[in-house]
Amino acid sequence: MEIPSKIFVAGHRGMAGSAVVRRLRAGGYENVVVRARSELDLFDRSAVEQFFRSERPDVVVDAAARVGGIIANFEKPVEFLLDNLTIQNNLIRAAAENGVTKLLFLGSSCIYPKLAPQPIPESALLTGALEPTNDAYALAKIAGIKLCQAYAREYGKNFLSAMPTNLYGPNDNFDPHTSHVLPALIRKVHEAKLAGAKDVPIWGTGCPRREFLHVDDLADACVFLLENYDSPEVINIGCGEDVTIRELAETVCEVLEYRGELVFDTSKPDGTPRKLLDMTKLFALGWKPKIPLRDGIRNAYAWFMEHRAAGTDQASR
Ligand code: GFB
Repeated sequence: MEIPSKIFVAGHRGMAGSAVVRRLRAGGYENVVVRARSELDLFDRSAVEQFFRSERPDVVVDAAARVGGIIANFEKPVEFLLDNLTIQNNLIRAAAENGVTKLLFLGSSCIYPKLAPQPIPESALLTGALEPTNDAYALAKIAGIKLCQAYAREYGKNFLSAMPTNLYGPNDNFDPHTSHVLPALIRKVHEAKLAGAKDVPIWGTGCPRREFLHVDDLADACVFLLENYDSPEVINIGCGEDVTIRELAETVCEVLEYRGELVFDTSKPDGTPRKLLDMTKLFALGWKPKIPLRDGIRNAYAWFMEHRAAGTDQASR
């Protein structure tokens, strides 16, 4: 990817896409193309084809996806499967047929088996059964990887697939029902503090372990891969460290200066017991994350406070 390349970021309003756009522009890439949903409906195959025919981007970052936390995934498997398949099929096919020289498809660490070896190497893909709470989303993402690899093998396309770990940061979804754990905890702890509540509810047992990467680190890794990686082989993007959900909740309480108790609601699912990515491959190429978890939580909380006050966070829309 060269500085003058025309780079289309699909999903630029989302947490990952918006971070990629910020990082590209900060890195001097000025020819970044985005389209609002009202201008380009990614579910509409002919509209996507028409867009690629007229815009002719050189590079594509596919950060457009229906995403959500453990309950959203469990309650809406049809939407998580169909929406993601439709969007990624439209984008990947149109990119392949319209001269795109490099495409980055963003997947998720939930593509790996529920009981994969830890940390999870890229080679664990399709070696065991998936975690049932998010198998629909995982299957859609696996189909996206396979489509990129098929285009690479059959048509020589330079289509990459990167698998980020659990992400958080600006533009996250803070809706308590549909969000991922970290934004949910920020909001719940903030509201408990405001209400003077003596405790805050945490879903599950608090024992599952998760790895959290600030979305600005993710965006940095995406640009690094676009500049330095040319292989259809899947590559993980994480920080190489994980914490229990209890430890995460305690850290959020410390950052937000809330001194109440944690109460674990074991009627809610734990999901996969552990999901730590093996970062050997990307670290060996020379990329490293920069944002420690505590600093990242502080940054996400500041964003939440600013946008909540302005009514522009997703939970207020
Ligand atoms: O982030 P999360 O929703 O998704 O939940 P996954 C992680 C863990 O945090 C689970 C617990 O054990 C939850 O039970 N948890 C505790 C909470 N309190 C809360 C809360 O208030 N809200 C939420 N959401 N969780 C997702 C997948 O799995 O990971 C997606 O569903 C995607 O497909 C994403 O792959 C990266 O980490 O379990």
